Amino acid sequence: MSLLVNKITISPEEKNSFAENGFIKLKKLFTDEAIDKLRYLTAESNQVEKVPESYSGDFSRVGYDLENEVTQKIYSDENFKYNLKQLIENELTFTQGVGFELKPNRKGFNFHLDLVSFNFIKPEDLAYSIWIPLNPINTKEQHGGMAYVPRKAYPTSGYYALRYELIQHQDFAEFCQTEDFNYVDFFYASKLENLVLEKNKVEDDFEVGDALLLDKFVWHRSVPFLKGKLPSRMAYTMRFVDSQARYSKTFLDGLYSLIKAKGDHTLTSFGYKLTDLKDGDLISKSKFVSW
Ligand SMILES: O=C(O)CCC(=O)C(=O)O
Ligand SMILES: [Fe+2]
Repeated sequence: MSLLVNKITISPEEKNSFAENGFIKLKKLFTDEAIDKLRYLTAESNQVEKVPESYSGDFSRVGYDLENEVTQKIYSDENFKYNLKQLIENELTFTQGVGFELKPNRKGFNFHLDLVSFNFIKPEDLAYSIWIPLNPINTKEQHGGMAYVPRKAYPTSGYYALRYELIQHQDFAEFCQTEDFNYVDFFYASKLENLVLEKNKVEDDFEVGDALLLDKFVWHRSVPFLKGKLPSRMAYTMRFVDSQARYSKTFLDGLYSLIKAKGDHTLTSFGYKLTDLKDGDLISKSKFVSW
């Protein structure tokens, strides 16, 4: 019997809802032991420094590439695989763990897609995040959870495609140096998009052990954490790419030069570890990924 992941049954309605909306709350996915260990991992992480807001948001702490044997035990757990298989046909390849901490009055990330986390696969290829709150989330009290938008309210397939085209466009580098570029929302939703996203957002309560699965096409944001009895809200996110997702060094290099051109520091992307791949190769074929 697994000590970390519960075996859960996902109803036909939930499956349809995930297929349509791109997100699903999975109740009691993790045991208390798993949450305790992830909480410890996140609490011990070092805050990343000197990185642009697209990485760090308004958090008290963000730790990238945060993983240990607990993470590894979770993604290789039979129950974990069984649960996800009910929702996603292909196998998943784990890429990265990220820890987030909000202290009261911090607002986290504005509406975004996880472009920075999935910057090394082709724009149309699939990837997923499992967001695991490490404290209860109460939408009537302190909030601090996440807000997410059903895919059909604002389909996003063009978001990645547009950016993929732009980073390869001969005039884009020059445009980035102009005043106009300061008004472009490259990593976050624009003010107009925010109007629609705010209107259609969903925000749920979470008990400790519940998690949210979302695909890379779902807009989401942190919900500011209000003052209250909890001193901090932590969450741990596991990122996965679909076994059919293909490598794109073109996308990776393009997005990196954009961040560097703005004078910001970058974190080494997971994508740069996949040195045995060339554009178009399956990520799952790399010897540097884990299952
Ligand atoms: O924990 C948060 O508030 C943000 C998490 C997030 O955006 C993510 O996991 O992709
Ligand atoms: Fe995110």
